[in-house]
Amino acid sequence: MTPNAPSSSAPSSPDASPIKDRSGVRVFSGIQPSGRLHLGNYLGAIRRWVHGQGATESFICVVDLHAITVYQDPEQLKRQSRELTAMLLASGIDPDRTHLFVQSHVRAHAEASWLLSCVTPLGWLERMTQYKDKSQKQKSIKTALLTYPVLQAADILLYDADEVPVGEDQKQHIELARDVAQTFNHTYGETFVVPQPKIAKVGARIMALDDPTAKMSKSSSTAKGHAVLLDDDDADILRALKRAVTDSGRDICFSDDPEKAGVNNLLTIYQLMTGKSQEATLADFASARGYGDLKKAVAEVVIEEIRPIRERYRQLMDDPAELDRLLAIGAEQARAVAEPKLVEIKEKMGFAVPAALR
Ligand code: ATP
Ligand code: LTN
Repeated sequence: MTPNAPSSSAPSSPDASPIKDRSGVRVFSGIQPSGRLHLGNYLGAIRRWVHGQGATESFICVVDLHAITVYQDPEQLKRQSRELTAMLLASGIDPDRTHLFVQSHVRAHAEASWLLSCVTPLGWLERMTQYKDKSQKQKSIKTALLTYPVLQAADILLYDADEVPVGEDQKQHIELARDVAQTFNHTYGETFVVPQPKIAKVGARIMALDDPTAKMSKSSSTAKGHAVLLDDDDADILRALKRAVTDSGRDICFSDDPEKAGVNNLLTIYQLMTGKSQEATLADFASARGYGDLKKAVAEVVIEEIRPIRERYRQLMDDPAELDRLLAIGAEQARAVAEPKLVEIKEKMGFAVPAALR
């Protein structure tokens, strides 16, 4: 097996297949252990990471350092990082083909974030829409909420990632990572690959079921009727979709009209789950008697896809030692890339890096 190639058997030891060479496209993405995963996370990000495995070299990171930019109960954070890992594996992330690891297990992320903050103008961070939204909801705004995108740039640039598959809400952060890479390259010489955001044409912004004008979001996902959660049972999924807010009409169509946002969202979920075209999706509802039929059909396809994920998730959560073993392997593989890159950054900036760290 070449260091980057997928293998068919489970990695057996933490130092298995460290990545030294690179060939082909490299993908990096991250997800916060900030709550239970929802259908938007799955369709906008996770399922796309799963489908991309093997064709590209993939790094998927549980970004716990990002999660603490808003307060997380310490016991809960520990539990949530494991739960998220189990959910990613249950959804099809294959540790033989993806380097799956926890951000805080690779110290280079925090150190690179500091170094990159020294080339990032404050004004760029103050303009970020996520910062403006999230800071409005906090009584006391922590510095890290503002510098969050610099850590995200460090995540991506440490791996020289070519592509970053994310939902629409992350586009601005990836553009900032590109600007940081270009500024650093201009100031200190060619160092970083300038990454491309990869945003799906359909499903990049799955809307909340209780308010189809707002994005489905983990931080609101405990509100009843807001989302379908990946660990929901069949009855919960059916209930959430039956209650989904729609308009007072009867027309089942794809539309940009804000009035039709609820129906548009349900059709989009159905289209993604079935893999059908827009035309074939609409044909399935040509003889529907109303939104009740649409909601029932969407629930059926969602339940079919979520059920095996939920079952695998429960099995994986029964074996925390195995989850920790896989994460130790992932972190070792990530360090093999991130640590030499950090040395390169420091040398470019003029640090006297001790020989032992080179
Ligand atoms: P939070 O509410 O805590 O900010 P979140 O639900 O936005 O969480 P993240 O961990 O920030 O979830 O995002 C993980 C990935 O899921 C990102 O690539 C993000 O763009 C994507 N994503 C999140 N919400 C949606 C959504 N509603 N539709 C499509 N993609 C989404
Ligand atoms: N900010 C992202 C999570 C994230 C990320 C990353 C995504 C942290 N580091 C690097 C892509 C690449 C979010 O909230 N979804």
